[in-house]
Amino acid sequence: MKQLIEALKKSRRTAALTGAGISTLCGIPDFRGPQGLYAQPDAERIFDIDWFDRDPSIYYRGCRELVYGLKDRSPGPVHKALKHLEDIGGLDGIATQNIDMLHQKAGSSTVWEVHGSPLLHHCRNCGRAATFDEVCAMLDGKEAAFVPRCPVCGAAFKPDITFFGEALPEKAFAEAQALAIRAEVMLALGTSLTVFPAAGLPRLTLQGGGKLFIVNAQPTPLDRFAVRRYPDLAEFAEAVLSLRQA
Ligand code: CNA
Ligand code: ZN
Repeated sequence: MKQLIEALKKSRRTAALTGAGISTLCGIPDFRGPQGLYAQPDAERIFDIDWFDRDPSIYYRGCRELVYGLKDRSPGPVHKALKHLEDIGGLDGIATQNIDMLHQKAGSSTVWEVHGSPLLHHCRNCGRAATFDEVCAMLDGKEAAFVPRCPVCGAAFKPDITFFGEALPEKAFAEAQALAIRAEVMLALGTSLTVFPAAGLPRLTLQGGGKLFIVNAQPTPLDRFAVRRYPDLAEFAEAVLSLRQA
């Protein structure tokens, strides 16, 4: 990790792009890792907007644990390491593809959720909002296929998570792009770098003259553009947590 740590010490503006891999250390499965959700039948339908509108129970059944179990999850070593990097100076912000709200729980202040978040849900018909806690309360004690519905019009509540077939949240993605363009060092952490347009963010850093480091167990399509790819996220977190203020 020496080369990465030296680059972090020198960098005045570091950005991080995080993915599901950093949360496997908290017990949350990823999509494309060996134990990922994509090993499950129907997985591709869970976050697909057309399937949601056809049958929202596919999402609610598939995500009962992954999304609505999040109230009991705590940040892991990589979330804590990025909060530490912010505290000692140098971290400009985080763009995350994750929908688990764990960077915020760890105390990071600049987090752009480029795939949205379940913090709010909205009625697919009339747009009425429901908070994550309200939806959790509706699901409590119900069978796996239960769909929480709008009390006004009866349509399904959908989380503000970006599903396949939907546009990314505009402001979050624009801020993430700005972060990537101005970064001297971009850390791509626990992401397969295969879901676009988020996976294109590290390229903006390279085009802006910055350096890319990847920490991910499996190879990624951007490995050849990175200074290096390291496989071990726990080791990365440990090395960053031992950094002291410059
Ligand atoms: P992905 O495509 O599932 O890739 C995750 C990557 O992390 C894989 O390449 C793994 O090899 C790697 N990985 C997993 N665990 C470790 C580990 N302990 N150490 C090192 N590497 C590890 O996930 P992406 O985030 O790239 O894909 C984008 C999707 C997944 C986003 O839309 C997310 O919203 C979505 N997702 C998010 C969560 C979450 O919020 N925690 C969980 C599952 C899926
Ligand atoms: Zn409604």
